[in-house]
Amino acid sequence: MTQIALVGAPVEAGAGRRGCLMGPAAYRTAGLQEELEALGLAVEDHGDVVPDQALDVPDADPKLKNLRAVAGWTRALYRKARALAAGPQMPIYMGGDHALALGTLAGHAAHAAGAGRPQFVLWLDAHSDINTFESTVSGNLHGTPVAFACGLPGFDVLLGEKLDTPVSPGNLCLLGLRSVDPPERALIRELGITAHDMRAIDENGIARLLEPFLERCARANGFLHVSLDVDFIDPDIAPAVGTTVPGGVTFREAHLVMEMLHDSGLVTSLDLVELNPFLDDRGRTARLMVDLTASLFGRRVMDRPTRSY
Ligand code: 5AB
Ligand code: MN
Ligand code: MN
Ligand code: MN
Repeated sequence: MTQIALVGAPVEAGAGRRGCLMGPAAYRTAGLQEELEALGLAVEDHGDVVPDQALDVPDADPKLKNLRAVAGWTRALYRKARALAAGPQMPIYMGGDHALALGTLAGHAAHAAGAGRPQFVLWLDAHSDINTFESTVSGNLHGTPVAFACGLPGFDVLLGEKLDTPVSPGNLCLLGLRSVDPPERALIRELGITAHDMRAIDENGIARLLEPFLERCARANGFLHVSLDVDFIDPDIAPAVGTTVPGGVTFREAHLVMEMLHDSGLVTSLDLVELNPFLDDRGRTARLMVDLTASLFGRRVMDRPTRSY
């Protein structure tokens, strides 16, 4: 029986506006645990992670917002993720803003390296989140986790040491893009990261873009971390997010991605990030995120076989 660990990560220090702190509570209120249990899964709620103090990090940085607080979260989540990656439960990190992925990705990548298997990452987001400490204009650190995970220089202060097991850029797939800063675009090109914007989704269909990535992951016997940013979805149906960008994926496109992920049997960890319940409309975004998670864990209309690539 699949076992799930729910991990609350009420991080809001990485975002430009407050409210993501309430994310884990909203997922609990929306019944995430109960919906997963209804699918026959054994779910344990680990409660909320407590951030480190990170007193070695400067409290105020002229450019990077809440650097000490984000470093404290990164360190605590790194340890938690690394421990959970060893099994037997599959972790779902309930955010919290996307800065939480600084820790979760580092932890899962470290475990994968120890196991001698590649770490793959599917980044479902309107944004590419590949700003460095140099390139960020906003100073909001939720815009940086992809750069950190790839091992780009300048991030050592977060963990208090160098990240020595970066994710190979070739094992990343960014899907849903519609807001990419110019230095981010240059980095994506330079590193050769697979990146599909909304136009590519319109022209090809989302399934056809996702499939080759899942095939690569399966062939390489990779671990797959999925990072689902609420702003991946169109703000008309998912309004509870601080960084709305129009023209996001539809209800069905989002569910189809989750259904394909389930059928692939490849997903080993999941971030649910950027839900800002303060901006929600009677809980509809929280409920949509819970329903998408249920699709990823096998909720379906008709039976379908597990897909082997
Ligand atoms: B999110 C922006 N690129 O760096 C920046 O919501 C937006 O986790 C980052 O994807 C958005 O501030 C971060 C303009
Ligand atoms: Mn994001
Ligand atoms: Mn985003
Ligand atoms: Mn956001």
